[in-house]
Amino acid sequence: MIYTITLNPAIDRLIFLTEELTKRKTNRSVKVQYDIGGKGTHASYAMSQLGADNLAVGFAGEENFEKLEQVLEEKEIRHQFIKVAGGPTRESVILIDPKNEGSTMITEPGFTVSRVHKKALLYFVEENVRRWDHVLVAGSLPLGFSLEDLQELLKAIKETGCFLACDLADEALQTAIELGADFIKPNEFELRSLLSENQTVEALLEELSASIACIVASKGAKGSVCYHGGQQFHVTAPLVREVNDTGAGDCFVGSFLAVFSKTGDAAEALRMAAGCAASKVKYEDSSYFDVAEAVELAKQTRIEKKKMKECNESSFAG
Ligand code: TA6
Repeated sequence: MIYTITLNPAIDRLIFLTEELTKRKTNRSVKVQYDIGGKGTHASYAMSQLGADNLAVGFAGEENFEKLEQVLEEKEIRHQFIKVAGGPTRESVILIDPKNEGSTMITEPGFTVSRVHKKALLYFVEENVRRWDHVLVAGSLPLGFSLEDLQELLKAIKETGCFLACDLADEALQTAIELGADFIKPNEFELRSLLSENQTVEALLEELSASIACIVASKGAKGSVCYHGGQQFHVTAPLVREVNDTGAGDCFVGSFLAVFSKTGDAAEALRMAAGCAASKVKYEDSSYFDVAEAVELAKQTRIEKKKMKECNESSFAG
């Protein structure tokens, strides 16, 4: 079983603009759509699409729980969220312009969790997660959930002996690294924030790969690189016509774990993840991808394997 933990889920409100967003002007939209939001729920959608048994858990605002539940059911995501009274699940407003040159996202803070809710989540982990399971903790932290709370949660998950994947940012990512996550997926900005003086990104990733079983680092337009098992896997997905890039990274993580949890084969998992993410950006909402299309795109994905010691050239921009 794969458990995705989304501490701060969202309902994505996708607004399709008639033209590029312009300040001091009435910007008009042609339509509004809703989709699930929050990185862990997106990963659950990808896992379900690929037939990987999973359960989406975390916190959810009681105030608009019916709306969140409606979107989760539409996406056929099995879920068991801990309801938080007194506040709504936040909305992420995503502005998409017709030229499809990337989306603009504005997200709300959402509900505030209390000690009771945190204990309920710890209890869920202790009662359900087993050493043969995989757990993904993904997305931002809600109000009331501190880095110390994250440490307590990640320690409780590690104590089960399961495979712990973290798609977290900033200090939360640092916490996951310190606590020995088995998988992280830092983007270029997050990597640069972790560099020590005069350290290259490659040197940092090699250093991290000594204690983290699987690292997938985005190289932006150059694709991504995975450090696993003493090897580097340089992934180049096929170029596709982008409609909406929102959720592509979450789709990648969910698809990767769906395959990796079954086979343990990083190259196979990377290939499928790249195919799914490439399909995802071709569609308007923030989660959908076409499985058959993703399989074809996976076949067109290039993966170059290198032993750690062979790699000294910089493959990161800048
Ligand atoms: O990555 C896409 C997405 O999950 C959107 O659906 C939006 O909800 C946002 O990211 C949430 O990100 P956050 O880091 O705030 O959890």
